[in-house]
Amino acid sequence: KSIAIIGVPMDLGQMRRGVDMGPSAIRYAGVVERLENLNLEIEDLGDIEIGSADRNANSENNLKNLKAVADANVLLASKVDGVFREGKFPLIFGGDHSIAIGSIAGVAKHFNNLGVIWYDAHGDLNTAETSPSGNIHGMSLAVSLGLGDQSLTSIGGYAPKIKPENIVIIGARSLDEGERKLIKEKGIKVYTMHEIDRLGMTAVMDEAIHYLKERTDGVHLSLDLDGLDPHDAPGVGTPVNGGISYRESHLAMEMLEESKLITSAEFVEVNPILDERNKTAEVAVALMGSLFGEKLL
Ligand code: DIR
Ligand code: MN
Ligand code: MN
Ligand code: MN
Repeated sequence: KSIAIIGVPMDLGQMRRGVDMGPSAIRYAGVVERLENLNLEIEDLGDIEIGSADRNANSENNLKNLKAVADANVLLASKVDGVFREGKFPLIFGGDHSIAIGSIAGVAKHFNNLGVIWYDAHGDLNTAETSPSGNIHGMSLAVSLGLGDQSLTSIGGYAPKIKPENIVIIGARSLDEGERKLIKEKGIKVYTMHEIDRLGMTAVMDEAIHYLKERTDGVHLSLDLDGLDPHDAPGVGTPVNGGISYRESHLAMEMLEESKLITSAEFVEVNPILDERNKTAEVAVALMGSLFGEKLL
């Protein structure tokens, strides 16, 4: 397997500064060496160029920094598309979670039925109408379903990118009212922390893997580090207590590796300014190790 890394130093999808340094922090935590040790061929394509935006400007229609976020995702989508055309596995580093718009736009056209695993404390299923914050990182999954501003949903030249029944959300514990409504309306499969506590991560991942195997021909893993508990991943902009543990997350990655289901992946919301000695980037890299086949024995 040949992996192409793309960094997306984007912080305009939310309000806290520092998450644009996520790709550097992940590289500094030794991701290339770690994956090369697994006998994988790694090519680091560097970072995508992110335009600037006046953060103090009044947002148009409750969509903060819309133009700059859209432009960055157009660029990312074409980059990811190019990686796929070369037969390589796209591995994307954020940056805030608004970059999933471009990742999924670049990937989904290569499948009839792309599945998505959304590993996150949040649903990211808001639209401008339901968002309490106007932050586009809380809207990226909705955009991929074709819901939201046209300048975002049209990226890549087609919409929607994914079907609601091809999504599995894992780790949710903070959902806004509009998001809950959408989940029910569309029948999106969600494993909240309640199900993870009750069934255990093994059963949750077994179910999720079987569910996606039946109906998809490829699966994008979109892993927001705030899906993990803030004790294990403190360097995130919107931490929520009571999250998935470090061990459970490793188990999840190992089960995904065994399933051979994942065809592209992104690790987002690593914010080194809010972190403790790069702990969160190190967690991200360790999880990538498991996702790509690291084994003790
Ligand atoms: C909240 C927070 N639901 C919003 N979302 C976050 O602003 O839409 N997503 N933090 O990762
Ligand atoms: Mn998210
Ligand atoms: Mn989140
Ligand atoms: Mn492991």
